Amino acid sequence: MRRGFVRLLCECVLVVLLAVGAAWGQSGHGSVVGWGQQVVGVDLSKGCVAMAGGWFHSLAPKADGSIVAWGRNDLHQCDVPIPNENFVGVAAGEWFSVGLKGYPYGDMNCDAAVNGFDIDAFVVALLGPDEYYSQYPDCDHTNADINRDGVVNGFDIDAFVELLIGG
Ligand SMILES: [Ca+2]
Ligand SMILES: [Ca+2]
Repeated sequence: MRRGFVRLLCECVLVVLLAVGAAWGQSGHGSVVGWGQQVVGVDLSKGCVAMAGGWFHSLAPKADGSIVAWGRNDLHQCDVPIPNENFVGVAAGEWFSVGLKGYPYGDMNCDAAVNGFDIDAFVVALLGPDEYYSQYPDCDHTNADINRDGVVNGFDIDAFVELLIGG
């Protein structure tokens, strides 16, 4: 009886670990592996962070914020609008494609990257939205809400530092 319980417990732990591993694998950057008639003529070798498929076309947003599109294009569903940058999401339907533009949390200077160049802008964001928008009118003050509690304040500092160091 006890041996059966331990075995069941071990199996549950293994399932949880596999689920965590699968989720972890979904958050990285990688290449697209495709097959069939539509996988031709585009660079799918690296940097892809997600996929979307339409009827006869496909889309892959990349880590640099651009979108790679390929396949049927008779209604321009693969013609990504210029500038092809700052996309954070993508979807495809039968005859259309849609992309969500934005900047990642912590990208306080709107260059689509989160790094040391965002520190000054983050500090300005902590001073308040008026001061922030006077210096960064095309950016989003709420990107400083790193801990995602709905407020930009000092409680976001630790999360911002962790974001910068990759924690
Ligand atoms: Ca930035
Ligand atoms: Ca916050």
